[in-house]
Amino acid sequence: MNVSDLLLKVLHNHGVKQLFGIPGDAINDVTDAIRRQNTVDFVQVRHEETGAFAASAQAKLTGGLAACMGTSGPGAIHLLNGLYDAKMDHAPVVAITGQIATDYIGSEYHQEVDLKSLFADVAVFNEELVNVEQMPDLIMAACRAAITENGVAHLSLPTNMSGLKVGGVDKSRLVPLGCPSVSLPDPKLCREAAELISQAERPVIFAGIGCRDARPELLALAERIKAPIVRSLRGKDVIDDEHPLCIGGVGLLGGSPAVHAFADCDLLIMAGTDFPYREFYPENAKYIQIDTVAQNIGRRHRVDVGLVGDAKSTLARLTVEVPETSERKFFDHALKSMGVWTRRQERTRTSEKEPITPARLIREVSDRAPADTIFLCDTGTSTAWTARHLSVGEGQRYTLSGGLASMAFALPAAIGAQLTYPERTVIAIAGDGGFGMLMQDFVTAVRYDLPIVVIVLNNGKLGFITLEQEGAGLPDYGTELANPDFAKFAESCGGTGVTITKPEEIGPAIDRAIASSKATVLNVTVDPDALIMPPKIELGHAVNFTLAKAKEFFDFD
Ligand SMILES: Cc1ncc(C[n+]2csc(CCOP(=O)(O)OP(=O)(O)O)c2C)c(N)n1
Ligand SMILES: [Mg+2]
Repeated sequence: MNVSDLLLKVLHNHGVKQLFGIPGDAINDVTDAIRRQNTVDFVQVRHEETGAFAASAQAKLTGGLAACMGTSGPGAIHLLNGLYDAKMDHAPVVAITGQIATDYIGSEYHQEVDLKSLFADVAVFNEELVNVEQMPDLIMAACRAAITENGVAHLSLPTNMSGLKVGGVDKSRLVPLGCPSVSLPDPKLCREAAELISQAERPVIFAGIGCRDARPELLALAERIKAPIVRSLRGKDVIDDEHPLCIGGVGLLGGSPAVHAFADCDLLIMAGTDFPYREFYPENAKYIQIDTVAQNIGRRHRVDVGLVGDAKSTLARLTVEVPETSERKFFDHALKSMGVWTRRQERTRTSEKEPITPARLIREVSDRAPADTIFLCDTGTSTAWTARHLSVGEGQRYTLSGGLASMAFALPAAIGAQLTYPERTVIAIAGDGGFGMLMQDFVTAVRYDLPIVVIVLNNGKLGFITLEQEGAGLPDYGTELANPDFAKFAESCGGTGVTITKPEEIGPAIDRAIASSKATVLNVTVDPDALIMPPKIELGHAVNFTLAKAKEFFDFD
């Protein structure tokens, strides 16, 4: 067994199914080892960033380890953005990079990049192999660090090391250790939290992606204490507007029921969320915060009781500790206002306008997606439209580049998702700017027979930036896109490409794309002027917007 064989064995033992990357130069021994075994598949992408995003998406969806690789220098550098996505969304990813031979390190050798420095910020584990005997321990430590710290582990393999024999490795050293998955907070603090809950008259639960495995417990507590559930954006993957206890999201992309519930509540129970926008937190409420990471407690808002534990067991514990509430005035009011808000949204969701209203497009996707669909979303207005108009059902999944908010996530993430879940429907919802950034990897989906559906919201611009500029009173500048024909492009890759310009074409095209066994791009011409209305319009927004429009019209500063 050589270093590369050992690498694959350990990745396989940790459940890694694919290694995404581009071969060459310093990692040829790794690709050769992949060729000689059949446990970890090599997925050749057309840009290493795609590979890192695909691995990050897999890790976000499964909670398990995923992996990508890049060669020394440029290949490693290309991985970085996707790895930052994993870092910021706490996804366990191992990144393998090649490195120049150890004899030349420090000589400004061809493709020499100080990879340990480069990866220092992104990785929770960051090492370079300098002695073959280290390999079993190093790769085991890398996997363990990624999994236990939910982050990126980087291991760099110099080209003169990756083909060397590793002698006498006891197989038992290569087996992953089970990690405790249940952690319960201090019982005394649980009682204090229960006391706060029983005193509250207007409690709200704010659920984040940390509740991923705790949906039944979340619902049980909400029912028991009559608290409406507000979800974070990544929390759509836990509970969404389809559920009668959920009143949507907060923040700029949220809706007015959640914003009002936040304003009026007297207790906020934060469960597995690290929502960063301080200005949206309730001012006069008491706070309980549940998080597995102690460091997160109180970092967004001061809390009255911090519970360090996993959401599933902590919510279950609180449900047992608190008495059932019969008072439901606040609760019923919140649920009712959600009903009103939803009916109000229907107007844009059924719009017959041309160019197509994005809300109509997203709603048609939502209505037609099968019960097992996995949605992968880009950063841009697509984030806002899916936040508002895509309803993620109980058996469906939704993820995006949450913390990093990088463009171009949707397509690579769909590739990763479809490889992990070959039987499920996978729909990427992308911007034309975001799709254009890594669109070359649509051919990867075709090549590996992944029947993903990519919906491109083609507004001919970096629409979200226009809104940012105009929201700040600035004229729209530098946002127009000169797009190729995305449908023709998809066809030229061997996939299916369809351009949609009329609202009535959307539904049948989505149905056909979902039923197709080929990767499909639906290139949808959407209204470039569609406005994302904040849940509460303040005078400043309106003034800035009018000012920006006047500047654009009269061309003045
Ligand atoms: C890699 C990257 N570059 C720049 C940005 C800043 N940014 C955020 S949204 C956006 C525009 C996205 O345009 P598009 O994909 O066309 O989506 P739209 O907003 O038009 O729907 C930009 C440039 C970013 N988030 N990520
Ligand atoms: Mg766009």
